[in-house]
Amino acid sequence: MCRRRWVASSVCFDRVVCEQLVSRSTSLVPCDGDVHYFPGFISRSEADSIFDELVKTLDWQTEELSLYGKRILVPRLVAWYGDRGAVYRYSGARHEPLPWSPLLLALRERVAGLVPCSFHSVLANYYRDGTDSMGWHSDKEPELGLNPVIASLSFGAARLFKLQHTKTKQVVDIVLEPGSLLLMGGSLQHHWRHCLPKTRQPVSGRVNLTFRRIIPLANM
Ligand SMILES: O=C(O)CCC(=O)C(=O)O
Repeated sequence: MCRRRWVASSVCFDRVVCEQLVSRSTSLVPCDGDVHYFPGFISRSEADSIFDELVKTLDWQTEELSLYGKRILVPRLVAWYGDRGAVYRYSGARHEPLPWSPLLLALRERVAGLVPCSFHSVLANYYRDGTDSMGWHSDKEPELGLNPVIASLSFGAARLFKLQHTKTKQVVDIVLEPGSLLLMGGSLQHHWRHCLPKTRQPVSGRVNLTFRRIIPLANM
């Protein structure tokens, strides 16, 4: 029962990815998943003003994570918004979403123009400078479904995003420019991990929004 639902949702996502994207871009990874990059999805001047508004208006939180039994501060600020009930468990904690802000809803609409997927939630990350980062991980928590499509918008400073195949160790680097959209889909999260490394370059702030579907665990 549960498996059928997962298969059904992944078929729907695959169809979305094929119909909307394959004719317009090629995947940046050679196998085991899809990664599509759209620089200039939002113009530079608009992206800059969206960056300022996101920094000012989102409810940024510092977060802790448990590593080898120790609580450590996550090196970035985080905010989680979404539909009621779009509860997401990551980094050992349960995250209740805040209600959508008008700006986040408008951005979800913009993304839906390209990817007609009903995203229930968005994880916002604020990297204040080059010492803020996100470590290697895959987005494969059960509530994201079997083969999640994740739409990632970037604002503020350009930063390097790295993908690494878990078996072959092949690395793919992408510089995420302000106003860009990155789509990850297919079986990517099962075969590749990704990170946003620290940098010694003097970089200003960056906000990343990852739109996600959440399948309540009770429904699985
Ligand atoms: O900031 C980024 O571009 C990466 C975000 C990310 O990996 C995530 O939210 O899972």
